Amino acid sequence: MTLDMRRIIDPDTYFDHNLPPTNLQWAHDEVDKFVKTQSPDQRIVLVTSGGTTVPLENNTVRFVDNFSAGTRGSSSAEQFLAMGYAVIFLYREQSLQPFNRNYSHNTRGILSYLERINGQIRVKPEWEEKMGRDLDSYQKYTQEGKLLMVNFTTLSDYLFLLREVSLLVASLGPRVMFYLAAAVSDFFIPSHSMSEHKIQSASGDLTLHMNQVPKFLRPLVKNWVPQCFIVSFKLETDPELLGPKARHALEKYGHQVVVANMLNTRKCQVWLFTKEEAQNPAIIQISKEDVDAGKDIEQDIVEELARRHQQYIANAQQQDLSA
Ligand code: 9Z3
Repeated sequence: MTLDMRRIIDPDTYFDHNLPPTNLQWAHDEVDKFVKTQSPDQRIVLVTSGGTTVPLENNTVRFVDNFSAGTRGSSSAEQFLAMGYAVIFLYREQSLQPFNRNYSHNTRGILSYLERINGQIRVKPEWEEKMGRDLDSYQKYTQEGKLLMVNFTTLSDYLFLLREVSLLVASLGPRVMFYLAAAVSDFFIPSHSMSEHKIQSASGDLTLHMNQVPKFLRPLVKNWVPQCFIVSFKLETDPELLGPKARHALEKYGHQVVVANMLNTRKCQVWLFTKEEAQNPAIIQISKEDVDAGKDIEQDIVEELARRHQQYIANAQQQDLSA
């Protein structure tokens, strides 16, 4: 497989040349309703979570995917809810979901939590307390209208939905946080360049030409939601690149925070880069023992970001008063 990255596609024209997801109108209506039912000072966060697929054929049989399970996003969504946020959870279908995440995608299937006693199916006693807590939280937040889940699969679905949600929440300004933890593909094949039908193996080896995905953080920060508090994530595997790439993203897009993490240590350590702390980022870390004991680093990440978000809202209010 060879990658050709020469042709850069403009983010503004991307949407004219690629097909929207089938749930776009549904998502528009649900997000609109969700936002309108929140009180005027309710803090809202859009959490993006999981990986994106990049189809190789329009009638898709094959696609390129990535490793992301959605742990960061789903765990963070739980923490944001606990801190009083209303959460729009934009997640990759079949990736981890808040509260449900403990009973899916692990080595134990849902049936291993259950037993049948005198004909009745029930949760095994050793799981009752934890499952009860997760069930109560899940029902409480969904019934109170504090958690809305919107799903995507492909890169294109994700981009359309991200823009749609952005435009719907833009007018709420500083009290909205964007927490962009989804692992978004850097390369894709535009639909007009894709094979219509299943690529045939009879033609021998496969060479793919993939275009660079337009940098959507630019229009997001500059045009779609210029007043919101935006947190992007930077993932690397080479430690030499992480700091420079995080600083570069901050300079290029001018948003509030870049959370930088390494693939292999992402559950124990992240760095928060801001304009003021570009050379000396704050470190959030927990020990391997804490992770093994079930602590999530997202608790500390979200607490710190919520604190900074509060400050951002206060500063914006101050500026409004003095204007
Ligand atoms: C992240 O860095 C997330 O923390 C992880 C979480 C994807 C590592 P898991 O889902 O993993 O818990 O398994 N997201 C990276 C987001 C991303 O793709 N950022 C782009 C980049 O690094 C820029 S927006 O270039």
